[in-house]
Amino acid sequence: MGMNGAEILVRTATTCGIEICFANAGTTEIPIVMALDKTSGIKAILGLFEGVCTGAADGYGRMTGKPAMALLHLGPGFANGIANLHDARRAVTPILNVIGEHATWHLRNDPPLAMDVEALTRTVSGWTRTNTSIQTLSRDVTEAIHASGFGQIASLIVPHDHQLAEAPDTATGRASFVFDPVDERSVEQAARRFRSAKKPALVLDGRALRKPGLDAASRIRKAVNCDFFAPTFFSCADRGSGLPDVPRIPYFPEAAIAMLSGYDVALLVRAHEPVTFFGYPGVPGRVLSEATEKIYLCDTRQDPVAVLEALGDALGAGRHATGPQARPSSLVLPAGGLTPEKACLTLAALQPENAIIVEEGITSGFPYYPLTVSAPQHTVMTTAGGSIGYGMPCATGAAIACPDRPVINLQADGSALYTIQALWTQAREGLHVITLICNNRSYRIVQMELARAGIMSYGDNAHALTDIDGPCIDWVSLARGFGVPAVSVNTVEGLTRELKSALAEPGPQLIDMVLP
Ligand SMILES: Cc1ncc(C[n+]2csc(CCOP(=O)(O)OP(=O)(O)O)c2C)c(N)n1
Ligand SMILES: [Mg+2]
Repeated sequence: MGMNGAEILVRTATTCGIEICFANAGTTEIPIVMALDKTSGIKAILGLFEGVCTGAADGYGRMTGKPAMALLHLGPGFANGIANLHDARRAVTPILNVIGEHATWHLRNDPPLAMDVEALTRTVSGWTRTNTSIQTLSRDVTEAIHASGFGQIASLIVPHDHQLAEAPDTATGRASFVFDPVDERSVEQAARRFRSAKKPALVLDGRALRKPGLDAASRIRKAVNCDFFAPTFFSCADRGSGLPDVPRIPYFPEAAIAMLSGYDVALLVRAHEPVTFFGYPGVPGRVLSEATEKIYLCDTRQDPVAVLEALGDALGAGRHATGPQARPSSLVLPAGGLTPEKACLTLAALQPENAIIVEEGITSGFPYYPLTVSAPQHTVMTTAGGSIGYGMPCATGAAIACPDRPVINLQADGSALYTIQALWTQAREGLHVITLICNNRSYRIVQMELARAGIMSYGDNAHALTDIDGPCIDWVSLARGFGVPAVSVNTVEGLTRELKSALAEPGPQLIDMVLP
């Protein structure tokens, strides 16, 4: 039986394992919308801004390791989604973007929405293609999904007339990918160097920070007494009681440089060399000193867990992970007026086993990570690319990916307002996402950076660009307006009560934490 291009696209995506489509479609994607109705297997979820769709695809991909589809409208729609795709690219998240394009015969008329979509996709995608005919559509979809499997963004642009064209059923694609084998020789060399190091460091990112990677890293630490580190903005880590502590490299350069000083060998598994977030005059941009030998193991097509296991074998480490691991926590709840420290301590003390924490607390989130070393086992994500506004969409996607796990989004106020519409998707889908707003009524980090630059008193413009308190944002009304129940708290006791109750209830909830 014949079918149109859009049906071929959707059928192929389904056979290749796509289950979720975060979408904001327009006229040029209507055949795909219709095909999603005609074909079972893919659930479509509306995001009210493309940054919500792409950020949700990021959260979904980080949690499942497989791509969701983001369906976006032409160049402007894709452009709206780019900032969160930037974070996804840095987080090595698999994503399949499908972007509608004007009919090929209409493009030459330069209609209002026409734009160089390919140029936009290239800035964030490891794989980009504009489909040239219905005959190659199934192959294009299959190749895109295959390419995304290695942790890349794959963007397929599909002209409207190709979606509408009819062809015999060619939806036969099946994307499977296998990692490249571990390079035994470089692992042997690294093992020799690591064993002879006086003070070795192991910097982990990507899947190396998930439980199987941490177990393998623990074997290595048993054989060689090395210290572990995670990048300041790692993608996704398993953490807590029973897992080794992997300290996060601090944001400000002086603290980061101090933490990583004195190591003669740093082995980086799936991690880039740590660099400071910005270039500050007179401060080195590279966190590790010149004297530290850097060894990179695991390219983008290799499996970091397999690399770590091979390294453990080469070091003669025992099969089972032991060594220093965090013990169950005995955090004591603070009391009284909320501060960032007390809010983070309360969260760390109350977060349940198996929670997913999407951390975009910016300055209010600084104290959080170190407090969770002994919390019940959980998964924690950070922005990865430093582009703010990833938190609420990412929490939404994580909740779609893991409906049985509570998601807690520790969310700075300024950053929340980039993609606040994600609350509506959380309400519509009934997702168990608890948003903790760090309401400090400012872009505090920018104020801290001003102070670093020696600027202690601001003029009107500096105030205008860093304060968000006039008018004060009414978080409870905003959340309710999007269909999410909300409360405001300003004490530890209030936060404790509301967080416990939100954890016990299904569905989304927002807690406005009023901070100094
Ligand atoms: C897309 C994007 N726009 C702007 C910035 C610059 N920026 C970084 S943090 C920040 C403000 C953060 O304020 P908030 O989220 O309230 O956190 P706080 O600093 O108050 O803790 C801005 C504007 C950025 N990193 N990414
Ligand atoms: Mg703020």
